[in-house]
Amino acid sequence: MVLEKLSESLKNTLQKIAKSLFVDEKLINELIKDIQRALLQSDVNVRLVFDLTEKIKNRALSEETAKGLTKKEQIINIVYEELVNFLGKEQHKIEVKQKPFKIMLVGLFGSGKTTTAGKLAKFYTKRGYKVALVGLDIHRPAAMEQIEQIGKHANVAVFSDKKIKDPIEIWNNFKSEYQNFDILIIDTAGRDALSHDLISEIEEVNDLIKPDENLLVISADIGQAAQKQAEQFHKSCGISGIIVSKMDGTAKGGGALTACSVSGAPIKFIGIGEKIDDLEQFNPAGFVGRILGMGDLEALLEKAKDVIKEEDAEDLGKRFLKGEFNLIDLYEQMEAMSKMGPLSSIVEMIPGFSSLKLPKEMLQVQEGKLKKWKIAMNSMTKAELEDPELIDGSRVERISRGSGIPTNEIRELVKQYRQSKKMVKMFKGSKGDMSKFMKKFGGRLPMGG
Ligand SMILES: Nc1nc2c(ncn2[C@@H]2O[C@H](COP(=O)(O)OP(=O)(O)OP(=O)(O)O)[C@@H](O)[C@H]2O)c(=O)[nH]1
Ligand SMILES: [Mg+2]
Repeated sequence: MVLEKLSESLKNTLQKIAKSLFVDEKLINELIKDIQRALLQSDVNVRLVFDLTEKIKNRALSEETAKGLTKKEQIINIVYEELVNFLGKEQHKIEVKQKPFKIMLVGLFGSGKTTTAGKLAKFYTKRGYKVALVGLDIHRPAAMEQIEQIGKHANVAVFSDKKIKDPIEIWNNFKSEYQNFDILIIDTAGRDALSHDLISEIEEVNDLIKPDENLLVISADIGQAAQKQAEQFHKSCGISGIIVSKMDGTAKGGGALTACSVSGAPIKFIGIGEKIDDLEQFNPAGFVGRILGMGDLEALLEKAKDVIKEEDAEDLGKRFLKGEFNLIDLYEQMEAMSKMGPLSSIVEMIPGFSSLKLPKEMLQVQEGKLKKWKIAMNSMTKAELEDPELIDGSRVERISRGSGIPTNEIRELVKQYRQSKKMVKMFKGSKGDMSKFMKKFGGRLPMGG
């Protein structure tokens, strides 16, 4: 996962709290030290770290324990809330308004603009928009080929012209085409620093194109240095948001994220890998939830939208939260999940699941298992599918004979159903409210503390 090391240390820290016998000032001081250490290791700016831990400490020492919460839960909740505030608090989703909606990407050399343009094209195509890429990088010789390639991969139209050495001219040449698209994603040229030359080029295209979103792409591996860069771009190029790329494979991601959060421009997406699907909308609450091992249901539903229609995903989400689901739903859910990518990355988004520390092998055999389950389900009656609690020993035998699937695997399917149902019940009604959610874990953290 992204920020794995930071996540591990923060989880351990919170577990210490969860396991402690009672909360006193000494424990709170220890907690503060642990959090500081974890954040500094992730290259978060020292001053920011101290501001944050000061807030946590003050709240932990002074706030009355909220009704229905234990002191430990209260403290964990404070850490959660302050980390969410630290990362910008609110989610800033891009609202696609008029057509064509223009998203322009700017940034320094190699920050990931062109790759991200392709990811965005795929992201919006999957959500039903008609997308085109516009390549205005006239500086790098291979830029036009790269964007052609990426366009092919994302299966969208590409407008660019390597013979023309003026971005304005390229843009104007394809003007008549743009009305045919819902979204235009515009890739621009980078520089090795925010020079006057780059500023004036961005200003010029800005004036002409008038993008609805002007997004700065910043590579996470620069850590806290991202702050200066983000502030400079914010001041001189009128950016409307930031995409932090390359969050995978750097220990400095925490530094980059927090640096961007204080720059005044909100983070809208993060890049989490080189592949075209490796892009996520950024939501501070969900992100912190995942880092702390509490799951991120919203991201899960968002990912579900990639593979199932939006209405279906919402419906599934609602029924999931109501705890009204049967074996067919479970199967559909698991099938959709298996299409969403490696189960291990899905599991961390499900509240409570990341704590189960599921062994790798278990996550891998899942797909083969799905096939068998489907065969077994074909031998079940409608009543059994709708109410798996009916499936007793003799029914297991019958289903096994009918499907050729061993009885133990059929029992496992029923068990999985019960477990999911239990998990859902626990989460039911507590959506978006961490304290209620934690309460349902019987005062223990979902990470098994
Ligand atoms: N691991 C990882 N690599 C990424 C990510 N985003 C981009 N990259 C890689 O970063 C390198 C540079 O990406 P580009 O998209 O070409 O960057 P750019 O900003 O367009 O570069 P210039 O056009 O030269 O300014 C490529 O090798 C990408 O594969 C990411 O989220 N994770
Ligand atoms: Mg590029």
